[in-house]
Amino acid sequence: MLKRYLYNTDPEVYEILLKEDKRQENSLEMIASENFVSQSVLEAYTSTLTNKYAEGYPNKRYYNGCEYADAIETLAIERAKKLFNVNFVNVQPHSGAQANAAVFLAFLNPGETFLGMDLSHGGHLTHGSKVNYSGRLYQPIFYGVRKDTETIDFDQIYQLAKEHKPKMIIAGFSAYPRILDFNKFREIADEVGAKLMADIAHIAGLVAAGYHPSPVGVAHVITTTTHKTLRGPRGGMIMTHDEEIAKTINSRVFPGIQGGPLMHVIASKAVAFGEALRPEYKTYIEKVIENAKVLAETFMQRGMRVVSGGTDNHIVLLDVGKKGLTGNVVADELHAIGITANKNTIPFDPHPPMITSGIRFGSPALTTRGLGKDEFKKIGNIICDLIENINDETIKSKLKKEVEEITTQFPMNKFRLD
Ligand code: DSN
Repeated sequence: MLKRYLYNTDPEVYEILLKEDKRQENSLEMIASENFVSQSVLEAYTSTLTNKYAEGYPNKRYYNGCEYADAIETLAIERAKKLFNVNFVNVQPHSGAQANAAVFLAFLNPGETFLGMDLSHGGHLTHGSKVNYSGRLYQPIFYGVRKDTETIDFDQIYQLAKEHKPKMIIAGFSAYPRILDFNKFREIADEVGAKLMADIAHIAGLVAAGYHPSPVGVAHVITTTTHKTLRGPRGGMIMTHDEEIAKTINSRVFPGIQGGPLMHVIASKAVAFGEALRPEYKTYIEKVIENAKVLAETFMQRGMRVVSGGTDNHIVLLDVGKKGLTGNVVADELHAIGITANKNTIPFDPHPPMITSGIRFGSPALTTRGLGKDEFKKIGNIICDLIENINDETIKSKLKKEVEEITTQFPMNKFRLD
C-alpha cells in the first residue's frame, strides 16, 4: 500500500506498516478469524469520518454536522438488513466483545445466570470466561461437546438449562467446525424461559451467503463481528427481528457501553456489506467451505486426527497431541516456515490455553487471496510434513521454500477485489 504522506512525515511508523504489508504478502494466513479486506473497504476505513463525533443514532444525534454520518450509518444498516434478512440492526459496536457486552446488559442483571460454551470446547472469552466481564459480572454455566462425537451435547444443555434456569443461552463459538442447530437451542431456551443469543462472529459470512442455517427469527438477538468471514473492517454488529429488543439493545450500546461510534468504521462496514450482497461473494463463501474440507481431508489422509472428524464451515481443528506434540510448539514451527495459525485447546484438552493440544486453521483469508483446492491440499501436506519432521532443519527449510513458492504465485495485489 502506498502511504506517501506517512513516508515523509513519520518514517518510523511507515517502516513498521511496510513490514506488516510484507509479512502479510510473504506468509500464508490461516488464522480462522482473519481475512483480507478490499481496497474499497480500506479506503472507507481511512476516510475523514474518523474526525466526526456522532453520539446517538441517525437523525437523533447529540452534535450537529452529522448529516453524512447519518447517511452512512443508515446505508450500513439498510445493507446489513438486506444481507441477513433481518428487521433491526445496530452497526455501532466497536467489536464483537462490545456487541456481546451490550446484549448482557440488555438481558441480564449482574449476578444472573447464563449458559455458554466452554472456552476449551470451542467457546469464546465473552461467553463466560472468568477473566472476562462475562464471567466476572455474571454467573456462567458451561456446556460442551460430547466426548465421542465432539459435537455439541444438546442433552447436556437441556439438563443444565432445567437445573440452572438461565436468563440467557448463548449459541456461538470461536473454534467449532460444525453447523449450529439454532432451532434446538431455541427449543431449550423456550422451555426454561431464557433468551437465546446467537454469536455468529465466525460464521456470519456463511450465514449471509446461505451456506449455514440463519439464526434470524430463531434467536432473540444475534451478535457478530464484521471482519472474519464477512470480510469487512474490524468491528461488531447486533441484529434482531424484535422491535422492543432492538430499542433496548440500542440504548445498551449507546449510552450503555460506548460513546461516539467509529463513523469511518461504519462507512467501511457499509462497503463490506455492499460487497457481500454481490453474487461473487456467494462463490467466495462456497470456496471457503470447499477449501476447508480439502484441508481437513488432506490431514486425515495423512493419518492426522481432526477434531469431530472434519468440518462443515471454515475451521479445521487439528489435534497435534496425538502426534506427541503441543499446539504452542507446532504453531511456532509453522510460523517459522511462513504459515500463520494459532494454538488452540481441543475438547477435553489436558493442556492449558498457552500450551494446548490443537492448532486452529481457517480458510477465509487464503481463499480471498485466490488459493483453491490444489493449493489447500499442498498446504495440508506441507503442514503434515512439518509435524512429522518437527526437528529436521533440512526438511523445514525445504518446506519454507514451498511456502514461498505459493506466496509468490499468489501476490496480494493480484487478488484485489476491486
Ligand atoms: N479472536 C477471535 C478468534 O480468533 O476467534 C475471537 O474473538
